[in-house]
Amino acid sequence: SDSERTFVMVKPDGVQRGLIGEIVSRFEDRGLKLVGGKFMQIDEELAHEHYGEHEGKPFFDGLVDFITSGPVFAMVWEGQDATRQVRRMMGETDPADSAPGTIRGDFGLDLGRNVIHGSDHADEGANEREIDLFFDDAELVDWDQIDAEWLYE
Ligand code: DAT
Ligand code: MG
Repeated sequence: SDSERTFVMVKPDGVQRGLIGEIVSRFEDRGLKLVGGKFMQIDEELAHEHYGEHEGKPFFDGLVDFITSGPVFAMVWEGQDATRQVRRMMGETDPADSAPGTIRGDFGLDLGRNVIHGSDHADEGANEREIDLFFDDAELVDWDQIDAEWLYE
């Protein structure tokens, strides 16, 4: 299928635990192309927009507190079927249900501290919406990956 961009973020627990490099490496090794990256702290307003679909749920306030509690590393990755492939590499929402070999299955234990966010591929357009929420167009870089001809038929 076609090349697309997806939004990915190392959450505050992943940053504090020193997992940025490990997580970036996994996507690089897979062959995905990094087109944007930003080390930042999410404020209350951005947290509410980003997690708007969960507003009113019992875990919402705790989720907002957590995601605003420290720096995150926000990224945009590009490649064939990138949104779905990133979600597969992340594992399930609950690390306890995530297979070893996935990011949440290797680095997480608890649902509320699951290390990474990635756009939901089942939610049509979530990738584009989240990229727009976190990045200006000028912060996304168009470049040619020299190994692309060996990654794609
Ligand atoms: P995902 O991050 O896999 O897309 P989601 O969009 O359903 O999962 O939920 C967003 C985050 O909210 C999730 O990463 C962890 C937290 N969360 C979800 N369901 C929860 C629950 N039942 N209790 C506590 N936290 C929850
Ligand atoms: Mg989600």
